[in-house]
Amino acid sequence: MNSHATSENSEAYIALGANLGDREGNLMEALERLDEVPGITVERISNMYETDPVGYVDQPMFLNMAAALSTSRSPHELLAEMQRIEKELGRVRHIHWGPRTVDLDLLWMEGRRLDTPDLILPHPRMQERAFVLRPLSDIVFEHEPSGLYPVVKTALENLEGKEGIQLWKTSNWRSVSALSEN
Ligand code: PH2
Ligand code: MG
Ligand code: MG
Repeated sequence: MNSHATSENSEAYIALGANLGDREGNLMEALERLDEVPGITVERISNMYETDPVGYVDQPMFLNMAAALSTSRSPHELLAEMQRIEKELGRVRHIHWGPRTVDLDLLWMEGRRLDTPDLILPHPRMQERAFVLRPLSDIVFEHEPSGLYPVVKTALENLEGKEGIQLWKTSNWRSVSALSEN
């Protein structure tokens, strides 16, 4: 948990969602496992929100949150670690946009634009999704050079009133990792 990123590290933002099983436990376990990967540090986490399902609506409510990472890994290496953790936590893909124990989406990486078959950066649908933007707005700050702040702020203003989002739990990564070290 060294929070001082070296110059080789990039800041990355991810979205997390869960609507099966122990939703809160699944989200926190995914973050713990990401933080354990060499070259990946969880720097900040958002509050947790309970959200109406979007897209495929006949499924349980989601818990959603977002996290800021610092990483020396490439976007595809980071994505591979995220997919490994999704699998370890029991994710089985049945229905497109359907229920999941944990979904980890890479949203943004400092200075990166990518358009590959398995990864597009910035995430092409993040600006339409209040369940991504609301949590993100907890952890992106105006003074940061990432350029993400104005994107999130503008997109969120455009979605005002059609959110379907309730604050579920306030969270703080430091208190979480302090607990897990005991
Ligand atoms: N994820 C989806 C589809 N629909 N709805 C909510 N509320 N939260 C999600 O994380 C979500 C969704 C596809 O990944
Ligand atoms: Mg998703
Ligand atoms: Mg996904």
